[in-house]
Amino acid sequence: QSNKIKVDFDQSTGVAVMHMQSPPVNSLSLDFLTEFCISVEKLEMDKGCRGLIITSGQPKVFSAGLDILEMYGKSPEHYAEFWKAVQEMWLKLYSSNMVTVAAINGSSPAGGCLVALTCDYRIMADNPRYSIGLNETQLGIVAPFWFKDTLVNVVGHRNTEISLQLGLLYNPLDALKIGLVDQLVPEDQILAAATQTMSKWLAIPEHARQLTKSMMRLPTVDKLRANREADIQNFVGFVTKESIQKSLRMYMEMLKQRKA
Ligand code: CO8
Repeated sequence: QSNKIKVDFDQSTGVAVMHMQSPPVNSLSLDFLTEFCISVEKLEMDKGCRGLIITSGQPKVFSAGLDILEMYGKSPEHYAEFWKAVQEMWLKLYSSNMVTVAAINGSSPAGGCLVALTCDYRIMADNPRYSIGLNETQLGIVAPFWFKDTLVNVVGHRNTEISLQLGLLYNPLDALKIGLVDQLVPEDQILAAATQTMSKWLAIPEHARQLTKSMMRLPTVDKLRANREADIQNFVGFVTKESIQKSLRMYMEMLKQRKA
């Protein structure tokens, strides 16, 4: 049993709720990603599990995205292993046969937004202090092609072009406007709303829905599957550049200072 992920599985409904609980901000470290993947895989293989709700057990934050500490001051081998785990998480979630619903009960930048984007449906708490988006360019880094593809598949090409170049983080209302999230609810109703959506999706004949999901997503999934090694090398080459190491270090310092 992992400790960064808590899974509540209700056998009677076939729905699992996955609570991310890696303090303080559910950043996606190598350890976290490994546990995350094992949890998803277990549920995926369990015939009784048909739906997965992903939410945060931490206050105010869904997930702060990739753990920046995994991306600087480490060896190329470490970066490669880390990136492989990020790919693995995306592949598992984006190609899941389960119905997946993100219950976004806090801010969800970058990799956190990616997790939400892999789901079939996104419900966000209507708190204007929360934000969501792929803000990579603001850190001086570039969202990989499959982050981009995932966003295009959700909000279309034009919204993606603006969103990615400016590294925009949207408040819930603006996120709803461009279709980055599907529904806003008061925070205390988010799990109830996710459960309600889940029953609607689970009422559709399973096989037809799964094949349709796969038809929609397979080309995007196959593109990464066919290019995994090159994508890893690309990440390692990029992240080991002195200029990128500097940007990430400065960003991390900025995060710490902002707090003080
Ligand atoms: N990684 C590591 N540590 C983090 C991260 C992170 N992503 N985010 C926050 N932390 C740390 C903070 O430094 C702070 O540490 P400490 O307590 O030691 O000072 C602690 O977590 C708490 O953070 P905050 O005080 O900022 O908490 P708040 O509740 O005020 O804010 C936020 C929460 C909104 C999540 C805020 O922390 C934030 O904006 N974080 C940065 C999020 C971000 O920009 N993530 C981008 C990561 S990059 C990514 O996911 C995709 C990269 C794609 C790769 C591209 C190829 C190179």
